[in-house]
Amino acid sequence: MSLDVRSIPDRSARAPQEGRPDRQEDAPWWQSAVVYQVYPRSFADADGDGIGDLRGIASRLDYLRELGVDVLWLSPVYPSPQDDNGYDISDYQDIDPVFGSLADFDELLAGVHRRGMKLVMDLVVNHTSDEHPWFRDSRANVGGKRDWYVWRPARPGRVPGTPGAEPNNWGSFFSGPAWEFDEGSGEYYLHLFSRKQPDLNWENPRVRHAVYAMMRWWLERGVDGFRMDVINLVSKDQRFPDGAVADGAAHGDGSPFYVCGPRIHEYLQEMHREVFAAHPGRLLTVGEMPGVDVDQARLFTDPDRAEVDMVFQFEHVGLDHGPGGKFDPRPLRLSELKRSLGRWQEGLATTGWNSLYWNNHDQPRAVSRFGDDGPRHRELSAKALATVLHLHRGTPYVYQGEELGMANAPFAAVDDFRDIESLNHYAHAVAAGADPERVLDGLRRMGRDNARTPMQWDASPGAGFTIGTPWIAANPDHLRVNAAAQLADPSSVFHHYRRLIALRHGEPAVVHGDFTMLLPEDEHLYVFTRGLGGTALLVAANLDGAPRPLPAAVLEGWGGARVLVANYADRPDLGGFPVLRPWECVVLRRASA
Ligand code: TEU
Repeated sequence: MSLDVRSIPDRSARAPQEGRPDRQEDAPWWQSAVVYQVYPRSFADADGDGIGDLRGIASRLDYLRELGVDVLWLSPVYPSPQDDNGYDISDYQDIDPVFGSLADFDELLAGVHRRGMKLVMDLVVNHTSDEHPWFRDSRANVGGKRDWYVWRPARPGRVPGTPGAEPNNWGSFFSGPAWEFDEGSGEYYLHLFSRKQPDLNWENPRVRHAVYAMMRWWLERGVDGFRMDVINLVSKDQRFPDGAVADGAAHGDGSPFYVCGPRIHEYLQEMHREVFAAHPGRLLTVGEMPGVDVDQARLFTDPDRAEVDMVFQFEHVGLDHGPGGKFDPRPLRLSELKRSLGRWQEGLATTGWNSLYWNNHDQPRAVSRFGDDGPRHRELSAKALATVLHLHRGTPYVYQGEELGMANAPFAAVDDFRDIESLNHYAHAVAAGADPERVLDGLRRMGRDNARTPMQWDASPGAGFTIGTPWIAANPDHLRVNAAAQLADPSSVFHHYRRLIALRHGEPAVVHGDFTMLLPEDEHLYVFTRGLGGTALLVAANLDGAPRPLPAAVLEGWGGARVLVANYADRPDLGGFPVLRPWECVVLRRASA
């Protein structure tokens, strides 16, 4: 039987799959789902204040339905001083007025559910805002809250509050030390991120149970799961030892003492018992886990251990970080990318589950980073990257605008940036003597604001995002690259994503098939097969701007196979054309009779 994505029925009309092995019939719903991440600040602004909001999102749900995604993951919308755009929360059980109200939220959730989709909340519980009442009480040492956060005295023999007197040498992710001095008590509190994001003390069972109660409250309100911010950092080695100091680094690396720390599995199993267990089969849980390796990920996602459904790992988005870190990028070697992603496919093949992503609100745009955002190849390379990712085994995540091939923004000067990570890095690096132009160049290529420019709905002055002045400038390329134009063009990046999503919904081999990497050493071609029962898929992509021949051995046995997806309109099959053109990709399917 051959399968044409155009004939795949609409998800709402999908019949229960018949005649599949038990394993797939029992498979959790999220294994065949595609998640779409919304960064509320930059998605759609209904009230014209230049900042996106919940009513804006609600007004765009039909667009998401048209794309075909199953789940909407909402980055934080809780009350927040917005030091880190909402990842600094001052009240876990309300909505920030800038985004709307709880009533707006309920309406959005109902709209999502009415369209047969689900909604996953961002859960940020490694830290709160320093303006959260818990931290205010902790700092003032009232209400028994002191040990809800991590307080430590100065390093022995040092004068508290003076340089170098911090309890240990750990650096924060956002530059500077990970400790902030508190005049009132003469002690320091830990903040792995900004000084306005104090780390909660997970050793304290009261803290954990307050978090679980809050999570249950959202589930009772109807949300369908959680994306859990840096959840593998919550358990810290209680000795708080100094970390190793790399050449030229101002601070030590504390990560060995808090990445997947001593009690992390215990905490997640407790959370599962206290929160998730009451909703069997209903939720999606994904732990964001910087520094996690495959072996740890298998433990986190083994269903028998009852922790989380899947994790976001960072290996593949760290491969282009240079010796000076993420803002000192180096060219990516395709063989390294394949080795990394291939190892994750293998490592979670029989136990656990992968999440798949190129983009999110912390990463530069994939088409600029791994593809080619120039006029000739932007669409082709966006489609090729999408095809490669979506044909892997795992749950794909699409970040807003990725489905349009949105590119990095042309930031001219440091004033164009808004992100605390970029601004702090610039200030620290320049103060330490770095060349400002070089630092800016790093921010342009790797800065998180690339992902945060307004969603490009149309060619109007506010890109259809706002009728006001956007909080961060829209990419001027929205005149060409926008949703309105792409919805009307069946050959657009948008419609390519739509086909990939439909393919996952209709082709069990995409969801459940095994994975075999071919040509692992090739620096231009990304080629693999998927197999399930008698069905096999061949995915071949040329991730380069020059034509590349496909080795004959790869094509053996694929003569006459059906093309399911391609990014050049005239690709009937691979038989007569074993050369892949610039950024060409193709997915073939064959089935034994
Ligand atoms: O990010 C965690 C993280 O480790 C990084 O991706 C981080 O954002 C940074 O870029 C490291 O260089 C999560 C959120 O996704 C991010 O937006 C927050 O800023 C951070 O946690 C703190 O909550």
